[in-house]
Amino acid sequence: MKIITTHKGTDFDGFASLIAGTILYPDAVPVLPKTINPNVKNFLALHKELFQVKSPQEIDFQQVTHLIVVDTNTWSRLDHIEPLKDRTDLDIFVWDHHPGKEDIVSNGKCVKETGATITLMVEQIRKEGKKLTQIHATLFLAGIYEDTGGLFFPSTTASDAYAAGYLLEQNADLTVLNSFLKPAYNAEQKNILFEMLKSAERIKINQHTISCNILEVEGHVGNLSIVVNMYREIINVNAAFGIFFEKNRKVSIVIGRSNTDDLNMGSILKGLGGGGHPGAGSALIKSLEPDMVKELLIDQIRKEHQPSSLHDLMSHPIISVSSDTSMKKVAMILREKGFSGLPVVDDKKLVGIISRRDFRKLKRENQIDSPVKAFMSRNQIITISSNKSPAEAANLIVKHDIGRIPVIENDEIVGIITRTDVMRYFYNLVPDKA
Ligand SMILES: [Mn+2]
Repeated sequence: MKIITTHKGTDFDGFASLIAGTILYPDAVPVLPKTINPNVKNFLALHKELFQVKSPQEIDFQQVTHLIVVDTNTWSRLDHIEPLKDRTDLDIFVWDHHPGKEDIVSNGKCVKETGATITLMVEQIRKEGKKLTQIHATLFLAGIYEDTGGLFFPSTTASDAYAAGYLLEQNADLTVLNSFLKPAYNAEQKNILFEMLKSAERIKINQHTISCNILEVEGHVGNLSIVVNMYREIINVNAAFGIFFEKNRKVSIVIGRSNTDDLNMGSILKGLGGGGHPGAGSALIKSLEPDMVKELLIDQIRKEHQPSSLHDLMSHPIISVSSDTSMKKVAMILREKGFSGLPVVDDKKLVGIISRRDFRKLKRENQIDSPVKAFMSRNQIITISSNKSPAEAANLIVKHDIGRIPVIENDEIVGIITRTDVMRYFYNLVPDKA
């Protein structure tokens, strides 16, 4: 017997690849893991009869001679396939799009770096001239769109787009696809949202309105971040926190969402042992009553609420030159530091900027000994005041395409904010998994 299987927590790419396997291997039995993601679950709720899949429990592993693994290449991600792991007589074929991570030793494989596994299988189906129904085309396109974020993720390859084009030619239905690719928001999440709305309260911390809501939940609930985000939008606060307390495990999951850079969820929740981005963060807190968690959280917000000013972020002391420094010396410093430009500072006042570009103004060789003031630019120097936010610095960097902005305080230059500093602010707070 031939079986095809895919990874636990099956997503659309996994499920689509499993079904594509039944087209490429008509005599193989598709084995679907017990745990599947909510989007696929919804899809199956409607389309179940169309796909004759089996659960691992229904398989007599003694009878299995061929194993086809799709959308993963590690044993640990397969569901109840252990009886096959040590079989040396088994014929294994792997279809996957994450080369380099495999621990399944196979007799054959098609593992290439594409946005989705289904892309590779669609290519093969085309090559073999096999026909697709509209439902197949729709499901396969869902696999590509989900894994590539609608061809948007950087992992997307041209092959994914070609496969998507082919599936659209085969009448993949974008309306159906849309309704199943929406983030899972079902009755469970809806109930939680209603409960939160019933007890919604707002607190004011300086200029911001914030809501912290404690809710008891039973067991694991998925997609709570969507709920918190909807909650924040509905009650219209700058930041919303859900403290979801699981009584029997005595753990609280804290999820925060904000719409302002001034309330950085990542750093607020980092203070509680979690992490995240400026707009979204989470933390898991054990053995604390939820009221206590709320108190800690509010403390942390008060501590953190001040927008990070550029003061904490900028580089200083600054490397600068005075206006009578020779161009030769400037060239040396630029080369040594790998900078593209330097502020020119006299008596702590920024008087100009000298950049590599300005060296084109040198007409004669001996001008290299002339002072920098003859060549620096004095006009339209972009600076930023030290009380501005990192987001404002980022805007300037993008708008003017410059790597370094002098930071000014009381008319004096106090530091330099670089592209790297800003990037560090935005990305350093991101833990492995929020
Ligand atoms: Mn995949």
